[in-house]
Amino acid sequence: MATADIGLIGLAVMGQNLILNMNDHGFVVCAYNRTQAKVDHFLANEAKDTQIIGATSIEDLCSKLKRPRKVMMLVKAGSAVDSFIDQLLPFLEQGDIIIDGGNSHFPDSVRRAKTLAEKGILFVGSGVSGGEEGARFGPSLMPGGNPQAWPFIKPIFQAIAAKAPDGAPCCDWVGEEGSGHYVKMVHNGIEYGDMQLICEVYQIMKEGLGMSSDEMADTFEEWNKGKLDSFLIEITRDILRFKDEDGTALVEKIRDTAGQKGTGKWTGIDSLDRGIPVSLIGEAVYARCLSSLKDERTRASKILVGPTSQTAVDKSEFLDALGEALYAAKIVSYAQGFMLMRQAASDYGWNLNFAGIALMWRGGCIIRSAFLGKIKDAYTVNPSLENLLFDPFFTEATATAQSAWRKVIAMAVTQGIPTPALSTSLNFYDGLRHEMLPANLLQAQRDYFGAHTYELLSNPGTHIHTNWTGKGGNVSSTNYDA
Ligand code: 2AM
Repeated sequence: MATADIGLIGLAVMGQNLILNMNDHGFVVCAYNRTQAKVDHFLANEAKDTQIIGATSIEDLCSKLKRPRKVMMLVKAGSAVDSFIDQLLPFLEQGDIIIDGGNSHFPDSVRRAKTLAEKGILFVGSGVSGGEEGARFGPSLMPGGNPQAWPFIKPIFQAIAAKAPDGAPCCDWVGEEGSGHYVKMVHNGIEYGDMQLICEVYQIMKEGLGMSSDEMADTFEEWNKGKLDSFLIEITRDILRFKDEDGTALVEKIRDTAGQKGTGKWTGIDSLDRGIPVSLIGEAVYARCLSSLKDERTRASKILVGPTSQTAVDKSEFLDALGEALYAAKIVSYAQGFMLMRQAASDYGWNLNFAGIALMWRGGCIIRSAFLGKIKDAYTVNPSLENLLFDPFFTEATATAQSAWRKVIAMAVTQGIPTPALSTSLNFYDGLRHEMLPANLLQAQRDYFGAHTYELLSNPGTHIHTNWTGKGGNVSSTNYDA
């Protein structure tokens, strides 16, 4: 009998927790897993005394779902998703919905959305963020795909999603095809950026200002009460306060080599493919790469020379400046992330819901922060905002922060403290606000050695070649790109 509101395939922790979350909100879920024993175990334990039911096969699962059927998968990204789609198809009808809530790479979701649309099946690829805890008590959900699916899944998705402090669900429709997984990828890239910025600020506090872990924790605690209020600032405060058994800060004993699973790297690669300067995420990925060259750095630390003199700074004044610099850099990072999503929307013909995206990240996920409320406001007022930095609030915020931002980076550079993400944020800001960049010289160089041609400021669109040396021919290059 068709009694379940939704079917869920994949009973690893994320899948189980999402099922329990849906059950808490009154939805009947039918659970299925490749390894049947996990279904039996789940029903007899975690799902005991709930409305949750189980299925013994894909056919059994589909027979238990109300129409249009909604089947959500939380299985390993890649071939397992395609395999389940193939297994489901014989038992689905036109208008049924398949949701992939796993960590799929977005081009796969673009492909699946297209193929399934041809068969009359509505595909949704949803970013799910917030880890196991989020899945159980309120994740950030980023669903994109066939828009016809949204009205049917909206009640379930918005019920189980995290809620922003004003009560709004951290889930809205993202856009078409693979846009849900795309936005999740950018979210992860931004997470890399936010974390790296905080780490650079920590190094400045420790090395540049000689602060103790407790003093640093106090500063993060203060910052968390103002415009920097966010999950990452909050956990940084707690980490800095955490003492090992010997009473000293545990964080100082941790080997300084960062791992990565690759989603930040995907954002960086995608930005290069699209020609959008998402430099802060790029630097955040490279910073992890440099950190993992621990042995080489250890050797370099004994060979390469840094500055010897120290600049004297007023600590409390400088800490205020540091907070401003962090805030400005974060604005630039989000501006870059939204530039990238805007370009992807244009490349794929997606109607991305930018205000909704900011709202979805407002709670439930690692990058949740008060600041995202301001981004939501900016895109609500102007959904086709060209650049986040053009919104009056952010124009003003960067203008106010800029002298402090410059002071902090100048101090770090003078003292030899690495600040790749903080520095690139200011470089980007200065680059963006220059009507004239030195690419005129670059074009001349390219034309000089490769006859690549250039345009004149006074006549864009017309390509000219100059014989710079008086030697060689006047032929321009069409097949060599430098
Ligand atoms: P399993 O319990 O049968 O291993 C996370 O690994 C989830 O993805 C689990 O539910 C797991 O099922 C499922 N999974 C991983 N690889 C799979 C595959 N190739 N085919 C089907 N399910 C798979």
